Parts: sequence; structure tokens; C-alpha cells
Amino acid sequence: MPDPIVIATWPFGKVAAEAALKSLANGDPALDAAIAGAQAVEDDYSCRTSVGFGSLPDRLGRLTLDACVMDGKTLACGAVAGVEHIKHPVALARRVMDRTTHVLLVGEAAKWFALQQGFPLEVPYTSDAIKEWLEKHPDLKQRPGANPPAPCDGASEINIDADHHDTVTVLTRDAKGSLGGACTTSGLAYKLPGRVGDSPIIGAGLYADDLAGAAGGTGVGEEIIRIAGSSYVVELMRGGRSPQEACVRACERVNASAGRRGVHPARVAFLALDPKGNVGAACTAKTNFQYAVGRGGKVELVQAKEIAAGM
Ligand code: SD4
Repeated sequence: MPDPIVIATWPFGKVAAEAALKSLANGDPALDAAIAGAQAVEDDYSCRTSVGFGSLPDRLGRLTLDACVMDGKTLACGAVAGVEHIKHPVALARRVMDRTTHVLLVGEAAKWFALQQGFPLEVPYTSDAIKEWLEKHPDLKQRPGANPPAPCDGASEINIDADHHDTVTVLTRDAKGSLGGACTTSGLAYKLPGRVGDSPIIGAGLYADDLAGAAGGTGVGEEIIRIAGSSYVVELMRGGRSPQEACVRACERVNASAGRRGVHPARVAFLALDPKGNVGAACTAKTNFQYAVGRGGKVELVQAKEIAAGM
């Protein structure tokens, strides 16, 4: 019988991995476990600044959340983007998958669907998030889409600084060998209102197919969308690459795409899990990406390899 496995982005991925491992140990399917992991991070205000309530808002001070889920067995998937006042966007993404014939609902309409499904509307702001927003109030004269207020490492496009860097993407394999994935985020801190990154886009922030593997991304979503990141990683695995090789290739592609535009590559990371239970991850330069790996009842943090431009 295959060993249950979970991998999840960033050090707070440990919170996700522990919850997902517990769920897998109960015999839950891969997708349920991935969602349990993602939801544990949505519930833990202390461990992150860009997942769920209490995260850093957009440029107007509004917190909007993005999430998606995918079942590797059936390719069923669901997503929501730009949703306000819903505490568990990942659960809402699951409802889109289960209760509609659509894949992605956005904004007010996603909130309307949530109400129809019995989700309560809640207040998403914490005093810490409001304080930080007030202290670092974005200068509205800056170029739209740039990532204020932190300087961006000399990059000439959107980048992300170390403190505002966290989306949880959780990939699981259950005891039947099926794969599942869930991803949840508030997106880039101080984003333009209406901006949607890779996280709720199936094929960009997440993809899972039992016949090939599961992959997820984190970091500057525009760069991940540009190369259809998670889909690219999964297709490389389908072609015989290991999860590690596939993630390295995806980072090289991000670097190359930045090169073609004459800009410094943004901070981006990928992680992947194949149907045999092999895992891998890689990130672009200065991303300092760590991910949690849970198996055999234990969770450990692993440092991903950085792929510098020009390699
Ligand atoms: C986004 N990929 O909205 C997300 C943000 C993120 O680490 O992952 N930050 O672009």
C-alpha cells in the first residue's frame, strides 16, 4: 500500500503538513487531506502574513483571498479569486468544484455563492494587519502593480520581500496512491485592487494528475502564470523527469522568461510530488524557499535548491 505523503510550502507548511498527515492517517482521500492542511494555515494567524484572515491587504486596505483545489484522480477542480469576508476560501473552492459545473468564481459573485452555500460573512482584519498597513501605507503615486512599500531588491518588475512571502500550497498522496492539491493565499501584499495571481489559477499555482504528478507554486504569481508553472512541472514529470528535475526546469524557464524581457527574475518557487511518492522543489535566486515534507508520521523542513539566472 502506498505511504501517505504531504508536502507544503514555506516553514508554516509544517502546520499544513501535520494537519494533512493526520487526515491521511484517518484514511481520508488525498484532496480532503490537502484541504485540511491548507485550512489549518488559514486558521493559524500566528504563522503567516499572506494566507487567510489577518493577512496584509491590497493597496486600498481591503483583504481579498484566492484559493483552489484539485483532485488528481478525476481532474475535478474548483477555485475562487478576490473573495472578501470568507474565512476559508479553500473550502469555498471545494464547493465550486463539488456544487457547480464551473471551475472559477470571482469577487462579489463568489461571495454570493458562499452565502448561498451557508458560509458566514466574517471580519477579516486583525489589529496587527491594520497597524502594518497604516505604517507602510502605499504611496499611490508609485507605478501601479509595483509591490509597495518595500524596495524590491533592485528588480525592475514586481518582486516580493522576505516578510511578505507566503502562500500555502499543499500536495498529498493518499494510501490508495491518489494525488490531491490545495492552495490558499491573500496574494501579494499591497497588490492593486482586482489583481489575481497564480494561486487560484489551475495550471499556474496548482495542478494534480494521478497519471503524472502534482505540482504547486509560490512567489510572484505573474511569473508563474507566464510559464503556466504547475502545469509545466506536471507535464515534465509525465515525460519522465523527476519532481526535482521538473521544478529546476520550471525555475530555469522563469529565469529565461525574465531574460527575454530584460528584467531580473522574480522570486518564485515550485514544489512537486510524483505518483511514486518522490518529492522535489526548487526556487529562483534569493527566494530562500523551505518546504515541509510529511511522511511516516514525521514532518521535516527541507531547503530548496536556488536556481540562479544563467545556469
Ligand atoms: C500570488 N503566488 O498571489 C502568490 C503569492 C505568494 O509567496 O505565493 N507569495 O502571486
